[in-house]
Amino acid sequence: MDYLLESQIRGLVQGCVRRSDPERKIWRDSLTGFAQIDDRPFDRLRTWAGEGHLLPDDILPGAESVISFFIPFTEEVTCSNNEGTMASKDWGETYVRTRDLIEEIGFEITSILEAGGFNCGVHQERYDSTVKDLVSPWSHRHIAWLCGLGSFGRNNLLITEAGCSGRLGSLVTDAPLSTTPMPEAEYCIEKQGGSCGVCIGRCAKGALTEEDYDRYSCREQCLDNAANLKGEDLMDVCGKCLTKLPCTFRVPVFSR
Ligand code: B12
Ligand code: SF4
Ligand code: SF4
Repeated sequence: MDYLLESQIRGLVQGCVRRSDPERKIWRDSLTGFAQIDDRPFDRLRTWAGEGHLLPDDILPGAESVISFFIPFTEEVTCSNNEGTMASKDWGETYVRTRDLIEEIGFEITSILEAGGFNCGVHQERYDSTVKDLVSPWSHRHIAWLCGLGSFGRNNLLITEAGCSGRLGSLVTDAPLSTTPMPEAEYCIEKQGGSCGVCIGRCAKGALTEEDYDRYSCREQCLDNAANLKGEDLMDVCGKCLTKLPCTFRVPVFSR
């Protein structure tokens, strides 16, 4: 187990975030988790996330470990999306900037691991193939969960120690990294047996309901926002179901 390598990777992710946003206006401190493949049930990904889901070995033959990171948005960015039914411009722009930052972090991690004699593989999202059924063959949420970064919320999103407002990235390597412990309990209040559901009330489109989550309807709302925001990049976002919640910025407090 190479603890030095893990702290280097954590430092690198955080360094990229700070370099891209020295004034801390966009992103809070990043979280990074690791899983050695034999330590966690990666082979069950196809059961949980669908037959077509890739295994780490499909991305990098000989893969030993997976790295996942979460880049949380600041209160300023997140709260800009609190009011109304349409997404804020700040939210849309931050989503796009974070996508680029995640790509940059992937390159940087790859170069330090390659310098140490290891290989890395990153799943290249081909959005065209996702659009048809809106299901990716590489679920960052499942990967982050297996890397101990958090647990699933009623809103379908991964809730981390820094809440659910942010974006995830992940990559695969043949470096043997030590596995981050899983959270000791569920983070979502409802999943702990409490009563909450604030996220459901936030979805004016009705895509997230008591019964279900309709990704096609959610996608429609994201495209309406893209048409409304009209940027250089497609800002197909919404995110109402992850803002103004008890789990937006932190693990929600639940008392029985
Ligand atoms: C396609 C896509 C969309 C589509 C379809 C969404 C869908 N399929 O659910 C549309 C455009 C509608 C969409 C909407 C949104 N998206 Co989107 N989307 C993706 C993308 C590219 C693929 C998702 C996917 O198909 N995964 C494969 C399927 C099988 O797994 P899954 O979606 O991860 O979902 C599973 C879990 O929720 C899981 N689950 C729920 N509870 C539990 C409990 C347990 C124990 C387990 C094992 C699993 C589990 O079950 C689901 C099905 O199996 C990912 C990036 C990626 N590659 O992961 C981003 C991603 C999921 N999106 C993200 C976000 C933030 C959004 C939006 C808020 C839009 C926005 N940015 O403003 C909404 C949120 C909708 C919601 N409440 O889930 C983030 C989520 C971050 C987080 N904290 O979790 C991701 C990870 C992007 C990123 N890089 O960070 N998205
Ligand atoms: S708002 Fe409440 S029910 Fe929804 S994900 Fe957060 S803690 Fe869970
Ligand atoms: S992203 Fe918007 S439309 Fe989709 S489930 Fe969340 S609140 Fe509803």
